Amino acid sequence: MTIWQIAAEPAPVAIDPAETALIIIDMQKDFLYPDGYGAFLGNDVTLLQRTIAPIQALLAAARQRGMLIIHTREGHLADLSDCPPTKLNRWPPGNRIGDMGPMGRILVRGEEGHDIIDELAPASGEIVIDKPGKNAFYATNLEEVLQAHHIRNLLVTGVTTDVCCSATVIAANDRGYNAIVLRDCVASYSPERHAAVLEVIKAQGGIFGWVTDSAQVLSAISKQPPLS
Ligand code: TIU
Repeated sequence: MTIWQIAAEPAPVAIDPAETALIIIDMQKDFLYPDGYGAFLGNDVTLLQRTIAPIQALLAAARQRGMLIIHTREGHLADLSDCPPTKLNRWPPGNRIGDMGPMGRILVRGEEGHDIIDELAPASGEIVIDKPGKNAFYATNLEEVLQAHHIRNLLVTGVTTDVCCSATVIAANDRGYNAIVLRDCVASYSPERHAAVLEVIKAQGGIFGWVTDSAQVLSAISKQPPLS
């Protein structure tokens, strides 16, 4: 059996690639492009764009190896029936989910802004999970997908570190998955919150998981023969 040895914090982690999936969280136009939801909330979306190139490299390697690849998208039904009023009403009218923005209705499924950025467009056959919450396990079939593919380990990438990535890592940990977060492949609208969340994940001997980077994972991948 092939085992990847990955240098990570707080300790190296050994994982079976056959039980490992790459999850790319919410790399959507609404979060990364200048006309989307993130920008509407007053954020500098350029802070997230440094993740695109390393995720592209990782995605190419994962595709070549035949790894399970899961893309997620945060968004809601057109009638917003799956958006709790607490989430909908937290910001003033004009900046709300469902309001019209330059890329269509903000965070609504089927709108341009809801789609994954062109640079990381899913290939045919790759799993795309539409999620109404921040945590990718909430109200989705993510756990069924992972179980069906015998996945135990998640290589976590995407945005934002402190919101959807953090919520998903914490939920994954409670469900018995190893979350391995790639620091150059996750980003926040706040570098301080990004750093704080990574500290929390790896604290206390890896209370929620591990933190590494794409170079370490690519190195582990390159040293191993392809999956049979
Ligand atoms: N606002 C923010 O930082 N993020 C989100 O609302 N969603 C995700 O992180 N995907």
